Amino acid sequence: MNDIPILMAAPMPATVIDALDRHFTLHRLWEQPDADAFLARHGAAIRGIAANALAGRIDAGLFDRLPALEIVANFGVGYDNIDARAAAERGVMVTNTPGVLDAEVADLTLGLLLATIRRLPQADRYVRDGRWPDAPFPLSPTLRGRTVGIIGLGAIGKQIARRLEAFDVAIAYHGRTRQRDVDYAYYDTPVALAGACDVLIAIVPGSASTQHLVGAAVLDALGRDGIFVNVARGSVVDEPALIAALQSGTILAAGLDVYADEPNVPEALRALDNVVLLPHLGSASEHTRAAMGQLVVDNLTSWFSQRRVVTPVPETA
Ligand code: A2R
Repeated sequence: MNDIPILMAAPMPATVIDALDRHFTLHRLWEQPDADAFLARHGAAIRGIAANALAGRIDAGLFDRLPALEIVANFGVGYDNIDARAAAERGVMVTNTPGVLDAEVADLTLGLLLATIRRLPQADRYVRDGRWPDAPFPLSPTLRGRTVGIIGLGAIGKQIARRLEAFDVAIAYHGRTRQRDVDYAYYDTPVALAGACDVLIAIVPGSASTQHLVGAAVLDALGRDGIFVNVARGSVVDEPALIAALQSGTILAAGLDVYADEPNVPEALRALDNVVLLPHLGSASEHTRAAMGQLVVDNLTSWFSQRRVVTPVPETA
């Protein structure tokens, strides 16, 4: 396989780069002084792409420039950075990294939820600023007695729910379909779910169908004591509506790991005291990123040695 040209558009962990260097002829697009000129010159030979969210959108425009392309192996379970339907139409396989990150993202979600409710980053700043000797830190809201609603009870959503069970809270969910393997309360719209709970966690894929699934009406329904946690995609929430709801007290607080225009976080969000803001950390541990990287490598080597992949996305399965 060593002569097969693979394109990496944006840097990935060193272990992935090393492995792909060993198996293939790896082209690092970000190191090219002129990416367009590189694609014009070498695009016709490229047979695989190792992709991640930093690589920009991978769609028909790029596929047109890579006529020999057979596979796009994405580093991440969400693949809203790739037009998988356009890939399927051209017979290009797309893979992602499901499963290996579920527990990590679920752990992070519980951490973010507790940090938001108990105001842990604010308390940390309080100690660092030397304010403790003046007065105790103000009492916080609580997770006790809450009902937690999960929008998107898929692989990660179910891991979040399992962890929440240990916290003795009521659990409810919304998705397009009722899940047969759980007995949590089901609501057939996001507004109905938000009306029935006082914590709302979004963990759906980014897609046209989930665009602004959480908007002003959902936040209104969540209510004045409501906590919103987004570990899905920034596109899932109407960000200006969320900012307005946080400013006006329509909801109590939010814990956010994802944003509409990463890595840019609106100044209006950063100015608020009732938000906890993380820089898209969901799967970002060394352990889990290594497992995701291995799956990217396995998908590519398996495709070029056996015409089979480990984890195809549904559109190209
Ligand atoms: O709607 P269903 O029954 O297909 O349930 C899926 C739900 N979902 C939606 N819920 C409401 N409205 C929609 N338009 C919609 N589209 C999808 O999201 C399912 O319960 C869940 C996705 O589950 P999985 O496919 O197992 O994805 P996983 O691995 O849990 O990851 C979720 C997302 C990633 O795509 C990244 O964006 C993020 O979490 O890290």
